[in-house]
Amino acid sequence: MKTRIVTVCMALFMAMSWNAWAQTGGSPKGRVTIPLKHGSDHPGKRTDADMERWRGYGLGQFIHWGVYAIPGGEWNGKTYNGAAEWIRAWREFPREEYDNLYKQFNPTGFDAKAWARMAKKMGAGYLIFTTKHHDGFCLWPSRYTDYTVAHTPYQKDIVGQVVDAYTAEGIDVYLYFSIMDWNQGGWLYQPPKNEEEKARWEGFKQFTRNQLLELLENYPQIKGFWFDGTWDASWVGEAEFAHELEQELRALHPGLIIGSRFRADEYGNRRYDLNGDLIGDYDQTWERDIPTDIGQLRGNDWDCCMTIPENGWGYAKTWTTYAKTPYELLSMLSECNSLGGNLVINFGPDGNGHFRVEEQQIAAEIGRWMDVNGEAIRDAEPAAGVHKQGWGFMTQKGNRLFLHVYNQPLNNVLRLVFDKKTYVPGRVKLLDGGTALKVEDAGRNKQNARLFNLYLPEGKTFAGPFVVEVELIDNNGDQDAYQQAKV
Ligand code: JFZ
Repeated sequence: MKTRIVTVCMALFMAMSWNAWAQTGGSPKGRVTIPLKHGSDHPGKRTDADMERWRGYGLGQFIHWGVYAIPGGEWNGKTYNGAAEWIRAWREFPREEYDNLYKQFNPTGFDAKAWARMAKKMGAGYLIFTTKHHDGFCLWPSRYTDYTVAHTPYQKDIVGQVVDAYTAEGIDVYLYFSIMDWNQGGWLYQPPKNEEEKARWEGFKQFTRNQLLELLENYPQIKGFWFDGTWDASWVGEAEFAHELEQELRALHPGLIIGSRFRADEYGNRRYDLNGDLIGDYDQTWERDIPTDIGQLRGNDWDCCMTIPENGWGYAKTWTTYAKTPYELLSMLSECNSLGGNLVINFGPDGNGHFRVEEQQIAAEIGRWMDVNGEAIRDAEPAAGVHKQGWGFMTQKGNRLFLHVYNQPLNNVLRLVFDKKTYVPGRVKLLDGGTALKVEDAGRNKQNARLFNLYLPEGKTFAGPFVVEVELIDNNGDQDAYQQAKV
C-alpha cells in the first residue's frame, strides 16, 4: 500500500514537472504525451486524397444482410425484442436451427445493380456492406470456412456483385467485418487462460488475418474496412497483433481507411489512446448519435450511422418502434454535415434481397432532395465565422455559405449573424430554382457581430426543408465593405 502511494506521488510529480516543461515548449503539442507503441498512428486528421474523398461523401448507405434476414426478427410466431441481426443470441431461438438457416438462403430477387442504382439515386457517396456479421456467416466464398454463401442454394459471391455494382455507379465501398465470430470455436471473450485456449485463440487470430487478406485480394476496389465486434477483453488485449495486422493491410492497400473501432492501444484504451489521440482514421463511435457541438470531436473526422427504426440493422418483418421520416433523416444529414461528419443510413434487405417499401420510399425522397440540394452536402464543410440560428444548420464551400432551413420562421425572415470582422453577404438565393432573397443590413449586436435579415420570397410555400445559398464577401475588418459590395 505504502509503495503504491509513493509511486502515485512520484508519477504525479513527474507529470507536473513534465507539464511545466511541455508548457515551455518542450512537447510539440504543448501537452503531456506518453510514448506508445500501439497508440494513434496519426494524431489529428489524415490529409491525403483518399481521406479528403471520404470527408466529401456527405451521405452514405449502410447495408446489413445475412441469414438473419430469413427469420426477420421473428421465431415461432414471436417477435424478438432486440436487433434482428442479433436473433441468434435470443434464448428462445434454437442455435442449431439458426446455424442451419444458410441452407435456405437463396435470394433469387437479389439484384446488385438495382441496389446500386437506388443508392446512387439517393445520393450516397459510399456504401458500408456487411461481409460477415457476428454470426460468422460470410457473404463471400471464403476459403477459410464452409459457413459461406458458396454453401447455400444461392452459391454465388454476393460481396463481389455488390462491390462491382456500386463501384460501377461511382459509389465507394467499405466492408463491414465483425471480428467477433460466433461460428468459430476459436473465438474467445476473455484472453486465453490455458494452453488449450491459447492454441484455439491463436488459430482464430490467424483465421481473422486470413479472411481480411482474402477480402483485400478478392476486392481490391474497396476503400476501407468498417470493423465491429472488437469490444471483448480477448481482442482488446491484442493491441500488438491488431496493430501489426492493421499495418499489413495498409501496406497492401495504400490509402485504406479504417475507423476507430478496430484495435486498442497497449493499455487497453479503445477509440482514444492513452494520450487522447484517436486510434484509426475517423471516429466510429457516433452510432445512432450526433455530437451536440463540434468541440466533442476533438478535431477528428467522424460519421454517424443511423437506423431508420430506433434500433435494429438487419431485416425485421415488423418494425416495432417508431421509424424516422425522410424529413428527420434529412435533418440529421444536414446536422452531421454542419459538424463536419457524414450520415450513413442503414438498410436491411429481406431474405429474398428486396428492400422494404418504407426503405425504398425513404431512399427516393432523400434522393429528390439531394438532386436539388446535394451541393450543400457533398464536399461541404462546417461553416466558419457565422453563428448557428434556430432555423437550421449551415455548411460552407469556399465563399458559398449554405443555410439548411428546417424551421421556417413565421415572419419568413432568416437571421444571419456573422462574427465581427468576417463576412458580408453578396448574392443570396434559393438553391431550388435560384430565386433571389432580399437582404437587409440589420447593423450590429451587443457583441459587435454583423446582423443581416434575409427575406424569403413572399407567397412561396416550401414543401420540405430547403437550402439558401449565400455568397460570402470577405469583410476583412472593413466596416464599409457591405456598402461597397452593394454597388
Ligand atoms: C454493432 C452490432 O452489434 C450491430 O448489430 C450493428 O452491426 C451495429 C452497426 O454495430 O452494434 C454496436 C456497436 C457499437 C456500439 C453500439 C452498438 N457503440 O459503440 O455504442
